Amino acid sequence: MSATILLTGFMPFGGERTNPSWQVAAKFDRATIGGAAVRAWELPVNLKRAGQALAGALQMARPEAILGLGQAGGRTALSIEQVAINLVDERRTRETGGAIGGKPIVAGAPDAYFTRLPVAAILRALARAEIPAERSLSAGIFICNAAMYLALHATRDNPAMPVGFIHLPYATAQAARHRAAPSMSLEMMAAGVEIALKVIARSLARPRREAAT
Ligand code: PCA
Repeated sequence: MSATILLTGFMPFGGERTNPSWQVAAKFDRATIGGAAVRAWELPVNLKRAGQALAGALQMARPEAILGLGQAGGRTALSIEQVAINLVDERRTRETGGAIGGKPIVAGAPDAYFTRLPVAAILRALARAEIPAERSLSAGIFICNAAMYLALHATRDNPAMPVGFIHLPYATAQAARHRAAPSMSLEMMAAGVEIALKVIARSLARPRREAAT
């Protein structure tokens, strides 16, 4: 049986009508990429409900790898998140004048988890395809960071399992409402995510000792 990669995206939030993370993830539902079966799952932009949906997805899909996608309007490139921190503030900081609150996502759990994706290999493959990509050192403290944290926490006993998160820029269709913000076409984002899925699938076929680099 082929390995399963769980690919999550989010519902629209913050006044947007679409969220490219789900638009991209949905394209790959039930696709076979690099020999792995992809299952796409849409998560709500709410801590409790996203946690429940993720737990349900893990139980249903029983994946060998997890790639989360989310929107981070304003980013210039596909942002492969390096770290998820155990802190969440469900009020968006823009709406609270930048005041940062925050409470632990999981009380008593580790402060942070590093990604378990083969980041260097993904970045090399994206560079070859000329798709703008970067390693990001903060996934924020909103629901995307929480989804990444919860996925890494739920799979903490399986340190070789590739688990991580990529933030996407605004899609070009959204950019009309954010004139000064950078954007990327859905097609390019999807091509980049497909490359990341291929690299992850390859790492499942030939597991390496240092899974994440
Ligand atoms: N982006 C938000 C939450 C959902 C999404 O797509 C974030 O970066 O936390």
